[in-house]
Amino acid sequence: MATTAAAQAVADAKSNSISADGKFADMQKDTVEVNGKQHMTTDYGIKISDPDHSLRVASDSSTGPSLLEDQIAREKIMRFDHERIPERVVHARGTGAFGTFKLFESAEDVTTAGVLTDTSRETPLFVRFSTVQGSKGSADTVRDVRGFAVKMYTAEGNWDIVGNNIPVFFIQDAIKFPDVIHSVKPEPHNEVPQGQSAHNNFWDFIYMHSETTHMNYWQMSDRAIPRSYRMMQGFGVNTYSLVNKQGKRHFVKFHFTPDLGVHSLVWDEALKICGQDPDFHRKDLISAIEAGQFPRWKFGLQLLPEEKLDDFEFDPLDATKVWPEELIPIRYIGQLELNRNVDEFFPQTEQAAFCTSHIVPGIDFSNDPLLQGRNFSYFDTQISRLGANWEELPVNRPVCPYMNLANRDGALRHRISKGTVNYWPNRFEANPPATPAQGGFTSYPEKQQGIKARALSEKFKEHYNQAQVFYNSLSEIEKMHLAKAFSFELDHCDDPVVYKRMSERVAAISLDLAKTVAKNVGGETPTKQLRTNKGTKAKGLSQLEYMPEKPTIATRRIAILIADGFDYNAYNAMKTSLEAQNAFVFTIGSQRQGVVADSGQKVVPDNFFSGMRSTLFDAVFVPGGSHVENNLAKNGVAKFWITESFAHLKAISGVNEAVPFIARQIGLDEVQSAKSGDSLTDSYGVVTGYGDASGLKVSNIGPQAKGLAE
Ligand code: HDD
Repeated sequence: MATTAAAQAVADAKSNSISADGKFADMQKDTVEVNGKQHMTTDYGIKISDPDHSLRVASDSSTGPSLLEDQIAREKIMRFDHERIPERVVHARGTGAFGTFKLFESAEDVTTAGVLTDTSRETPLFVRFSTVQGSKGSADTVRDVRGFAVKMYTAEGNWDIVGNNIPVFFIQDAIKFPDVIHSVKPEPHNEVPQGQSAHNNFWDFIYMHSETTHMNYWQMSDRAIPRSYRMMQGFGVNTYSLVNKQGKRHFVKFHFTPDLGVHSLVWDEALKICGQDPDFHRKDLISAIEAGQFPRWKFGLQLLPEEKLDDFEFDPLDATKVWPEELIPIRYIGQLELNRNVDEFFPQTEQAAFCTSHIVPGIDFSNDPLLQGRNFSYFDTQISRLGANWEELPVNRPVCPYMNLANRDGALRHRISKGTVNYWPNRFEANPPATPAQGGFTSYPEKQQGIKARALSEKFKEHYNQAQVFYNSLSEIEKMHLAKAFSFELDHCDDPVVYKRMSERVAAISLDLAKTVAKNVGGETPTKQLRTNKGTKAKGLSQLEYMPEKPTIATRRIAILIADGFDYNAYNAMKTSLEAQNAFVFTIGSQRQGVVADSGQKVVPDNFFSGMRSTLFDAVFVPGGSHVENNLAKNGVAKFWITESFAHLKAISGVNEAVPFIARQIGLDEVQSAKSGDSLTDSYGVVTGYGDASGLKVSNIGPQAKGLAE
């Protein structure tokens, strides 16, 4: 069959489409095994005989001066002195992993991009999750937006989707970015607070810019305290374009929806985990991948034919607005899977660099004013962080063949371009440009009209409708959490102008919410809603915490509390049952030297009671046995473990002697019990109990705790 030029381009792409392993193999080229047999050397290759002593004048009885000629000690100390590079000016705290993108359904009706049309491919990728406001060493579980940056090493070049876990953004025009980030980062006079939006400047900025309202409500919702990077959505946020073979353009928004569903911490948990385990999300991602429990997201497109751009009350190019799913449904066509941890954090995660301007043929930009500015910023910032040749670093390098004549030299250049010309055209016709039929990138020939002005189109001026729809879409518990979030944040503002004005502003969305917040933070209690409440709910927005089709306890962290005299059978039966479902089970004992069961078996716990906290687990199980009254019931940490789990809506299970102990800790006389053989699953999909032939009594209290949490 005569291949058309486009088909040829796809065939070419397929022929050089690099498998995920291909990318890793390429990256491994630069890897040295730390535990290998190779002797230690200096950076210039000589083997080191003694890395622990500087060269000096010395004798048995005296120690003289160290010698300047000691090139080994000098190199080691110099390298240490220059280890730090500038952290990211925003999104400094993050964690990355490698994986693959698999396309299930071709989108050739809307694009020519090989990564979105060739279902035979598996495209290697790298994802970095991040917070926004904190420094590189700040804690993971702060209240914050989460970055969701995807770098796809496609056969036609790298495609970066630099998104967040919230579908909108604070501002409409990129020129405001330095302001919004300055307002949320530590204040200039005292460098306080670290990684928190709860301070005067941020809320002053929010009040001054009503365009931030929609994003601000998402940020005050449970979405901003995710349970795990693996349990949060990813959104490209900005409007891009897709262009098909006929040159037809669709505007597009990109979506990543997690197989595990969307789950959040409760605020009291998030606060505590910041101190108990600042790396909670980072370890959660690494251990899930290590255990082979690869997190997956469905990849979807929202598509808007170009001619429908003006069909909405909002402007689809406005990044502070969502495209409601009921108006523009999401078409899921692929899957992103993370299946490989980095080998070394600095070269692969710290040096990873993303650009919103990195798109491949078949994809194009839009006039989204936020995207337009982002396209400048990312490319610019990498140079100050990593230098001009940052795209040569293994984690940033494309997997497809790449070279050009003009981009040469610059610090740390290490690619070698052999040849005598570095310009085009040249007498050898070396490295010619590619025609579109040969895969050359061309921009969509969009007609433009208008005058030069610092302005936005009329529809950008509406700032509240979608914030109200979002708020109306929340459940009662989610609204309660949001009210507590606003109250916590504004309570940390000590300038009355800030919290009084913000209390009033909240009445633009909900009078009830505004009254609660004003009372808590010291604002004037508003008496009227500042605008009509349209009362609409939106699909997709109403599920801040939504369950996937098949709830699972896989990778959920479940603690089993034991002390001397525990019922080994119950312990072992539950542990086996949970591990069979790929839950991560941790035995928490009275001491880690070992705990002896009633029947004599000795178990060495993973941790001892005071080494861990209930906040680091999703559920807790207490086996029966004499350990309950003889130890747990007398142990404040063990008792608080139950009380705190209950306050945090956790699933709590116990059998036999444990049941009255649990009931006492949470002040419930009656606990739900199961018949033998039952397997209880609460709404979180966590097995909260098991029955067996011995008729063990099982309590399932988790769901009843709903709504009592802080
Ligand atoms: Fe940004 C980093 C996401 C608006 C300028 N941004 C950065 C990262 C993410 C986002 C996930 C971390 C990438 C990584 O892991 O290395 N940013 C967003 C989203 C935005 C957004 C979803 C709104 C739709 N960003 C935004 C604007 C500007 C920037 C409007 C500038 C005009 N962003 C940057 C940056 C960063 C960055 C300063 C800092 C580190 C970096 O680029 O590599 O260029």
